Amino acid sequence: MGEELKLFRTWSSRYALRVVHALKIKDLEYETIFEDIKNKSTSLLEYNSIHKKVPVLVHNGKPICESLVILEYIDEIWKQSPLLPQDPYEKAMARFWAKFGDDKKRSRGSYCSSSREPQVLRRAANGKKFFGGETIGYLDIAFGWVANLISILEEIADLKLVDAEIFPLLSAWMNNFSDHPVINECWPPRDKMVEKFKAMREPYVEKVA
Ligand SMILES: N[C@@H](CCC(=O)N[C@@H](CS)C(=O)NCC(=O)O)C(=O)O
Repeated sequence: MGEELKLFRTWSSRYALRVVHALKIKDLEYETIFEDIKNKSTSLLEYNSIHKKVPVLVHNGKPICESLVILEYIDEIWKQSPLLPQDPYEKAMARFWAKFGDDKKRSRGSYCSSSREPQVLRRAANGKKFFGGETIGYLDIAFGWVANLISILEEIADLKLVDAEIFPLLSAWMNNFSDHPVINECWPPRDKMVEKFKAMREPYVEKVA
């Protein structure tokens, strides 16, 4: 029997993007259902009745929610191009940093407002091409959206947020990840992202002016 794989996402969701990247790295075919967050489909509400959020991956009719949980599920079912390290300690560390990143995001409101996050990324990457070594893995995917968002914010603010001279390791990782051919083709449309973040910034700019 053929596999049925559906991804409920929005065009811009950073969490859904993790799943898009993982499916792409595993070279899996799937159907995409684009949701409107202001008018969620009944399928989404049923599949993720607890949080009512994207992403949801539906595998042969069974829904899996929460992006990091989905990444682990994908990695367990499809063994090609492994995402999580095999070593139990390394695996625990990857899960720790991914959770740390998501917890910070929730507690701070804005990821990039904290000067500690780049330090965290820098320590986790530790000079390797990717967090896990030579190939893209779970932690790269978990943090990957940061690479895209930072460059968009830099464009909007006309400001260098991650200077290669100050953050050489982080900057190298961001480039390695963003420019990877498999990852590169999955980013949300840049002009739409710029437009979205400019609109989000507008009320604050007006207040300051
Ligand atoms: N912890 C969740 C977060 C998912 C999430 O926040 N999704 C947002 C889009 S980026 C969403 O669906 N929001 C809809 C809502 O809050 O009603 C995950 O990792 O999947």
